[in-house]
Amino acid sequence: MENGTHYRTCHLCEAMCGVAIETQDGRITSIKGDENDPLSRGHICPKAVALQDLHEDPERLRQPVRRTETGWQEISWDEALDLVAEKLHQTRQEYGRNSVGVYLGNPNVHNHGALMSVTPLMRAIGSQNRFSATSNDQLPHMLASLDMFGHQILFPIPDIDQTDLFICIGANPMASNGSLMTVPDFRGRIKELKGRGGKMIVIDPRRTETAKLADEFHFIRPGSDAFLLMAMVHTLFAEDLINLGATEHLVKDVDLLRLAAMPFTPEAASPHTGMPAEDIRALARQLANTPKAALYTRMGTSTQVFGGLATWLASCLNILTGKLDRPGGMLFNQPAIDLVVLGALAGQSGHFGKRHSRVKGLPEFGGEYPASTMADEILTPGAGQIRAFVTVAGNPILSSPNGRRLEEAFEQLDFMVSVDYYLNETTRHADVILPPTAALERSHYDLIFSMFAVRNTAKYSEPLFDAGPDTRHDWQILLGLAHRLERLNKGGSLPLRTELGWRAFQQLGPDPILDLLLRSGPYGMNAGLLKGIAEPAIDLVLDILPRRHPLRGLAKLSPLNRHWNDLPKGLSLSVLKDNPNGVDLGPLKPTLPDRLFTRDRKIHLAPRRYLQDVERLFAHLNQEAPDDLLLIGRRHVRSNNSWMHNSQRLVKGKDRCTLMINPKDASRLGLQAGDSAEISSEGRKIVLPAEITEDLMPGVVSIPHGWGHDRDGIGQSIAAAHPGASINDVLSDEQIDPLVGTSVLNGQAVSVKVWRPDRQRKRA
Ligand SMILES: Nc1nc2c(c(=O)[nH]1)N[C@H]1C(S)=C(S)[C@@H](COP(=O)(O)OP(=O)(O)OC[C@H]3O[C@@H](n4cnc5c(=O)[nH]c(N)nc54)[C@H](O)[C@@H]3O)O[C@H]1N2
Ligand SMILES: Nc1nc2c(c(=O)[nH]1)N[C@H]1C(S)=C(S)[C@@H](COP(=O)(O)OP(=O)(O)OC[C@H]3O[C@@H](n4cnc5c(=O)[nH]c(N)nc54)[C@H](O)[C@@H]3O)O[C@H]1N2
Ligand code: SF4
Ligand SMILES: [Mo]
Repeated sequence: MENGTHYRTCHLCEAMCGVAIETQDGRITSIKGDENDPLSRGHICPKAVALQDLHEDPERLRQPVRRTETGWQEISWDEALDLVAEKLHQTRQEYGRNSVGVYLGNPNVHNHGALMSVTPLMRAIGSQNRFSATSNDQLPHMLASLDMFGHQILFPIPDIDQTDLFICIGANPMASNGSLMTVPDFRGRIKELKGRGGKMIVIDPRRTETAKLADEFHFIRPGSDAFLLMAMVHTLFAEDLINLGATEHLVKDVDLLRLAAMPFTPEAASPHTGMPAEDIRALARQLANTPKAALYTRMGTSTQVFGGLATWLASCLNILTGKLDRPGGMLFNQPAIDLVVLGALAGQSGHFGKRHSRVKGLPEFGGEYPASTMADEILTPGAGQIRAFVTVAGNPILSSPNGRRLEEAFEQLDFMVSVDYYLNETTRHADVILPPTAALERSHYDLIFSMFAVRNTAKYSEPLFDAGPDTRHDWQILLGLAHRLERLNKGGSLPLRTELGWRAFQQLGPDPILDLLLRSGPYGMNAGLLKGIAEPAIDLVLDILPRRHPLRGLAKLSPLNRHWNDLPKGLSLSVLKDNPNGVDLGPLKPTLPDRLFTRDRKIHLAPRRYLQDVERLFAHLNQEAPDDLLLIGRRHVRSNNSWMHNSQRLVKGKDRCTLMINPKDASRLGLQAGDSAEISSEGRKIVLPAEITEDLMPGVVSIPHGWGHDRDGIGQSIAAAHPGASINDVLSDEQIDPLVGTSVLNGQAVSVKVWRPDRQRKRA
């Protein structure tokens, strides 16, 4: 495999770009876009070439290390795994199962092996103190999907390739390449949209790279999107623009929503949003009057004070105007491995608020508590306090609000282990670091992002390089730990059958499971055959069961579901291996009502907890909007969360970790180009170069996240030479959207002033 061209999916962001990697004598000589990838059509971004930098980075850890008095010491895999299992087991024996905390980071979702083995590890650890990047990210989308469509990962995806109007709120796909909308080559796709006479509207507190491509752009005050979207809903009702289209017979509770929206006139929403009432009306009318239109919201509307409401309202608007389940609107896609259906079959379509966190009483979602309360759970004494901690592919010190407090918390732990190949701001607190193989040394199948893609495709990539003998993939590390913990749980040994099961899993790895899932999936080689046998039986079952019997629901959810009948068949792992550029499974298509997972198979437009939270929005309606300076985040195409700053190619050039500020605010504060600014809130502060730009709405400042590599003891010298500062050192972990539990990462109030090194030094 080491000479020639290797085709693969880039795993760095959600876009799933196909890359063609040339190698010679075991070294990468070039990385280009794969023209034959049916989804990305040759597109890549500048990060793709950093796949090589990651692979070759001499600072990437390759052996487990243990902290000692004299520094990090390499240890063998068996020694490391035994030690970690023993420590976690001990902690649990002494303080109970919830004394072990776990944080799962973003790269896990780009890694099918890790995804398949993390569940056994979680079960073996058995703690309720679980956290992940989800609550700093897409949690509001998951709750809205759960409540409205009955499944936490069933997301309506903008059918960008067929739409005529794309309304983009709180997302910057030109930098991010899309999120919950896998959309490689966003620029090309928008060009095509315009070529068809279509239009893009962007609504954002910053005139972003995406906004610069838009036909229409509106500034909006951070955190106020729920007002805008409610006023749009209000307008639709007031002007008789409701048209449910294809979902007419599926939608429940339209009247409840009408009542809820009544007070939110465009005039009332206008002072909060900073948008003229007429613009709000015009937006609602355009959405209603364009048959093929899609309204899309993401990070900016999700991780804010009304993120739950805003995300729900976006779906409501698409439904009220008949965009859901319509080509050119918002469609559920149909991936080759349908985790939506599989999750439902396993009884895992999602749950919320089944229990509450110990210290702040925050609701769990899908078994996880909000990341914002991690430090509380470590620092607050009492039964159930976290004493040992596991991070897997995460850097919460930089990615979760109030990183400095979390640092304090991690320092207090009895034991910490990180599964990660970098010594970074988080893993430097660990006692043991377990580094997995690099991405190019493992196979790849995008289980998650295939479910969010704007076109149905399937693609498998073989490992490009041999991992070498003394290495472990993520899945091997996670299973190795899980297996050891289960043994310890059972007093040292497992029953023979269980032991054999563990060994088989560790022997086979994730790919045979992948094969099975592909074969029995909607496009699977075996799906037709299975269906032939089983369909009559399913019909019988449905006939016999009482209407409300849970099994009846289950039978309907079966992977042998009828709406899979018309799909092309024949996929298996070997077919994918024969088609290394990927297999095209076609454009998005309507899938309702089959793809609904609510018990009554209806779309719930007005779930009760959302209506209750509307009261909170209403309480703000008549309050005057404060004139604080509000802080928002941003992404850059050359950066990827916190962990790609050790690539010289990506960090070179001008400083990207700056404070962006509007000239009006800058001059009011006496900030000039070239100045450094101190950004602070409640005693938390950072200093950054000021970048004065008209692109920021007055009253808003912006800082990218993922920087702050000036901490001691980081094993990433290039990142340390380009440290920036962490926005999460300023953001408060007290500010949480109470509806969902998401961190408020956008729209917190901050103070900004000129920072002068001389004066500070003199005073000191
Ligand atoms: N203020 C603010 N904060 C934010 C955001 C924001 O917009 N503003 N965005 C939020 C979002 S959307 C997200 S997703 C989170 C991300 O937050 P996290 O998931 O906590 O952090 P990442 O920066 O993605 O760090 C990933 C870690 O995984 C390691 N890693 C990379 N690949 C692998 C691998 O294959 N295996 C293993 N074991 N480790 C690997 C890296 O070395 C790094 O330590 O940040 C969130 N934080
Ligand atoms: N290059 C690059 N690509 C990435 C990542 C990366 O770090 N770098 N991270 C990946 C990850 S983990 C994710 S989750 C996705 C996220 O992908 P996106 O959702 O596209 O994320 P952002 O680029 O942060 O865009 C959020 C936008 O919201 C705006 N905003 C902030 N506050 C508000 C508000 O209150 N209202 C409105 N309307 N807008 C607001 C910001 O100005 C910004 O333009 O990107 C992924 N892709
Ligand atoms: S857009 Fe994302 S998936 Fe595509 S090449 Fe860049 S980092 Fe990789
Ligand atoms: Mo994310």
